[in-house]
Amino acid sequence: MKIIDAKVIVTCPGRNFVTLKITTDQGLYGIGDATLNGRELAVASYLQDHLIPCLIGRDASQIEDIWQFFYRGAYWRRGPVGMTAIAAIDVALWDIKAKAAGMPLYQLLGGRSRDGVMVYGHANGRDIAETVAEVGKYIELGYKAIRAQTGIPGLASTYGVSKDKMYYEPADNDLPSENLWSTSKYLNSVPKLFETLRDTYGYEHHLLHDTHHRLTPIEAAQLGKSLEPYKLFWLEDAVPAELQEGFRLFRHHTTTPIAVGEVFASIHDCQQLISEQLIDYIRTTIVHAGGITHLRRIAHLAELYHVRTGFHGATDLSPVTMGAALHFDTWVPNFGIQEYMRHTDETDEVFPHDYHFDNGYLKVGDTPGHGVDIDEAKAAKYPYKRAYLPVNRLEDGTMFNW
Ligand code: EZ4
Ligand code: CO
Repeated sequence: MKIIDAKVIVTCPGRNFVTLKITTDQGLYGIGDATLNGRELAVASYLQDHLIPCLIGRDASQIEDIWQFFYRGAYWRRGPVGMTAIAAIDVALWDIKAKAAGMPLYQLLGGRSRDGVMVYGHANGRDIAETVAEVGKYIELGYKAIRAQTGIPGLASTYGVSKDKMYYEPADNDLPSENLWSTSKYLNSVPKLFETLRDTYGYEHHLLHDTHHRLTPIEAAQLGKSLEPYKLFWLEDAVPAELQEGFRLFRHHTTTPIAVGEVFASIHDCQQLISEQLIDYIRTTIVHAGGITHLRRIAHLAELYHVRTGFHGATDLSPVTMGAALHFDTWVPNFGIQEYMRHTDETDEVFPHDYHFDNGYLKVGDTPGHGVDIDEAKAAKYPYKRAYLPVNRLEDGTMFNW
């Protein structure tokens, strides 16, 4: 089964998505997501100008060989742009293989391990009262797990807290907007939020929190300790992880479970975190870390060390990644949880899909492949629109530097 065409489709149905469509000489095609928030066109060019010329004419069934060819053949290994491009090819080829087999993708991975994939939604508000009310809405929708973020008293805007509720989008401007950050104000406000949440709703639901890489290890240790009474499901990205051994200090001071990895591009970014048991959940995700072929290695390594998966699932990961991730989640033995931010109606129309939300779980359908397509005519209606993630400064103007 030869690859005869590979096309990069850039569309902006409310936010930018880069999608790869690979077509074979047998008429089957596969779809892969190549979206890297704020750097979309770099991946589009990497695919278009450097990978697609080497892809045409190859046997679409040789997923592993093609992965190794692009990973090792580049000479320049790892890095988010390259790994996102490889992921797009990998997911499209898994889609083709599953379609050729006439099976939903989870069957090729090893079959169903669970009935549904537990997801968590994002509740956020300008202050504690608003965030508590937002959490209540998710509980009413049937969610078992909810991430809670709140505005920080004394700071005008906070990353992760937006005006839009169900469709929160952090890439909010055509040049990076600036947020202010104060670690002391933050550390004072978060425990109060979770104390109020537990007082209001009890301990039945899983609660999560994301620090977005803003603390040093000892600050993260303080936060983790102060949150222990509220029994979080996890504390995410408390510390940036370029220095993997930095997590020792944090880990050894708190029993709050630790999650990290949404910005990682490969197994080498987390091998020490996993093998030293410094984390509980690995968030490395299909689109940004080399696709299903590479994520499978990470998940297997994690399983040896009692680490579970908790894939990133914000709106900048297209429905194609969500579909592929849900097949992976339906199979992977050491599944933990899946992040799920709903896409807008325009995005859902451009990417028809067969997964659906059911009482706190996402469920994949049985369509052969990963179950997500792209409507190219609708995609063409939404041209690319430059958008960046914000940057952070301290109150004295210092560029935030961890
Ligand atoms: O900041 O997807 O856990 N979710 C997150 C997201 C990320 C964005 C970055 O593109 O942290 O909101
Ligand atoms: Co995050």
